[in-house]
Amino acid sequence: MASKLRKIATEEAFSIPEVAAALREVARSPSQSLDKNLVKGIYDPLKPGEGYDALDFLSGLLDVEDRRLKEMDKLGVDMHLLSLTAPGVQMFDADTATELAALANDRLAEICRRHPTRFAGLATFAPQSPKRAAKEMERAIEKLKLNGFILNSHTNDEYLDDPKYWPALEAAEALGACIYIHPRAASYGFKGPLQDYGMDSAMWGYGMETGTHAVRMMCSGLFDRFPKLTICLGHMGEAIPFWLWRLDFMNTRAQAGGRAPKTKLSMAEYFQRNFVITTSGVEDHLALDYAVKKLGPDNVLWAIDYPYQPQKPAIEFMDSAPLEEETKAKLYHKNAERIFRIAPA
Ligand code: 1DF
Ligand code: MN
Repeated sequence: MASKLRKIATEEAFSIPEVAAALREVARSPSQSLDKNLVKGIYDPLKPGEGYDALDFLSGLLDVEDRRLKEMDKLGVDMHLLSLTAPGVQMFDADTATELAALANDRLAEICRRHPTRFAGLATFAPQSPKRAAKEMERAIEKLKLNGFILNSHTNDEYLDDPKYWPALEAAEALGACIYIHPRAASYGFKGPLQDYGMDSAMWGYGMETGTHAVRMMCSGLFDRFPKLTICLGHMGEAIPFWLWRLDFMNTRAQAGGRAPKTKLSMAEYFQRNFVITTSGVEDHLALDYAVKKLGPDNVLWAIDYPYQPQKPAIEFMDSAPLEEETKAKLYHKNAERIFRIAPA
């Protein structure tokens, strides 16, 4: 039976023509990044209408207020929490990235202002220039009234445990705004065995890359410096909930052996204190049950991953989940309202 609960989907992608054009340039550049498979396929397809292009992701990304909204109406999806699609601005030079991030945030804020009950938004920033990023983050929350931030894993093969990025983390913590760490393809040093069989993609490589990013952050001791920082991970937590026991056991050993910094809390405690996860692209009731039990019903949020995942099955997955009604309400909207400061209906 279809649920009447308010439904806020929290990993919903969009783009703007200017970013799409800049990604077409990346597709034609000599870059060896593993992201080029996807970027070429979507923004510069060899054979229009075939391969990646057959799925017509680009038109789904560029359309927000027309076909998407009509489908949301038809299916009873109340709200998309929008974010600029991966790899966002993270493959551009620092100046281009900074400019395009501000432009994308302006456009996103306009959409949200036109449809305040249907769209909310995660702001983009350019980690290539951490100080300018921190300024844009402040503007995005205080002036544009956006709801948090999106980051697509590594930037030029570096991760957020690198102190150069801390101005962005400081800004997010001070603003009380969550950073959604979304996948992109694995960094240069991590790509070797992911290059065959399509494994660079959301099938496997995305989760490996993004889960590794989060584990680096936890092991680095970064959450002792930023105890109030909240990170959101998609794809049922990029497998980390399943790994928590082992992460704790082996990190204790690594700390004792001097291979990892001493931390105030255990890895599982950081994950439970500083992270929330979403269900994007993992429509598996057993995995959901495990995540809710392991992390608690306040720390799991519903997501679709439109247009990369279809909306209808994501709703059917949640509607049919064997969860108590109150838990379902938390996953469908209450947790999103709290974490992303979305006004209750
Ligand atoms: C894909 C999947 C592309 C996800 C995405 O953004 C993305 C895909 C470029 O299947 O090509 O966000 N995802 O989150 O699983
Ligand atoms: Mn996604």
